[in-house]
Amino acid sequence: VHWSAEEKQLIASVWAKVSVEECGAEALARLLIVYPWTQRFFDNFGNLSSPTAIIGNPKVRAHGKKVLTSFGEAIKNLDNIKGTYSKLSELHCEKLHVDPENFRLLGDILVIVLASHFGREFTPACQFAWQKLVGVVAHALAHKYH
Ligand code: HNI
Repeated sequence: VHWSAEEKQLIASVWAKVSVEECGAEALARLLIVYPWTQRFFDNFGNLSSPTAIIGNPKVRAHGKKVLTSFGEAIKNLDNIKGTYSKLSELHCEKLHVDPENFRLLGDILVIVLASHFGREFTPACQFAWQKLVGVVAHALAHKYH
């Protein structure tokens, strides 16, 4: 994957303003609400019985933060995202058995969360760079599947 200087800049400038705690929690909560079948991977997270329960669930918040923090690793290593996620790909495949389609869904949701947080500032060019990033991340996480 090639990243232009402009794409790198657009990703970095948004990332610098992202709260991984807020946006991570919101992205995971939205995933569980919008695509309820994803809840089955989190059956040890307690109450996921309604949107309000999911949004207020401290385990969802903590895990969302963990996932978005891990996105930060991709951003630090744009030219080696596959290598960066090689262990995580193994984990999601062999231990967690997460269908890789879900990585795409979470990526799309993250783009929506950023758009809602940044509004007009999240320009089409920004969206392009971020959509590319979440695609590359999803692809890297799916890499170890067999
Ligand atoms: Ni995911 C654990 C990163 C998508 C289900 N996941 C992690 C951990 C990281 C992580 C980091 C913690 C690993 C550890 O403990 O060593 N996950 C990511 C990233 C994405 C992603 C960067 C981006 C697309 N994970 C998903 C999706 C699902 C998912 C889409 C399911 C729908 N992940 C899990 C589950 C765990 C997990 C389940 C274990 C949770 C726990 O603690 O029990």
